[in-house]
Amino acid sequence: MELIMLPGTELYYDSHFLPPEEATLLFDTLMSKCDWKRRRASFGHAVPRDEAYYGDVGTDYTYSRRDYGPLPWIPELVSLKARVEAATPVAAYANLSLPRTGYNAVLCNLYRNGNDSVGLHADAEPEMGPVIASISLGAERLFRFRGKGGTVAFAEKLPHGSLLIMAGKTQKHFKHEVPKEPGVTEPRINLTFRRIEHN
Ligand SMILES: O=C(O)CCC(=O)C(=O)O
Repeated sequence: MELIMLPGTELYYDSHFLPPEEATLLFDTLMSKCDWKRRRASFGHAVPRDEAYYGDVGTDYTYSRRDYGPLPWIPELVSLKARVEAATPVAAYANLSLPRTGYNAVLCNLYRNGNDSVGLHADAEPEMGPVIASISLGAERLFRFRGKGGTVAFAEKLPHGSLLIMAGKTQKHFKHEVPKEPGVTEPRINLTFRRIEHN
């Protein structure tokens, strides 16, 4: 796991977290097994990606006025969660003086092609823990962080099987996005493992 040096963030990155054959098998399984849904955003238009949310009981949350209620875990996501937890550096929690709790939910995003995207946002809802682990499968798509002024601070094509962990104050200082890339014709799946706690 490599530490990406970007002031104001704490980012850990492994571009080869899953071997390519395993990543392909997982991609194919999730493509057919996940309960993909295209939701409606606040003004009625469709969100430009499909989503499926899995998690423990009680990990409901609301984002951008959309309610996310967890589906029961499927075995492939349970075992991947355990591996992602094992790979998450102890420092990601220790630096925040938090216990090493791990993740209790995963948001799966399916970008069918380069017309699908996720707009600039931070995953900073009060109930969301500050350590978020993101697995990318399928087509390489650009992932960008922008600082307060909107300038791009980090841009990386996240490869098939890669793991990016966002920790520290990353969500406070930066927003992130996966912009549209009309030239991309192949699908991509992204899995963000999170921790949701309602106090
Ligand atoms: O697809 C990605 O790499 C990012 C997904 C994301 O930002 C999210 O689920 O909040």
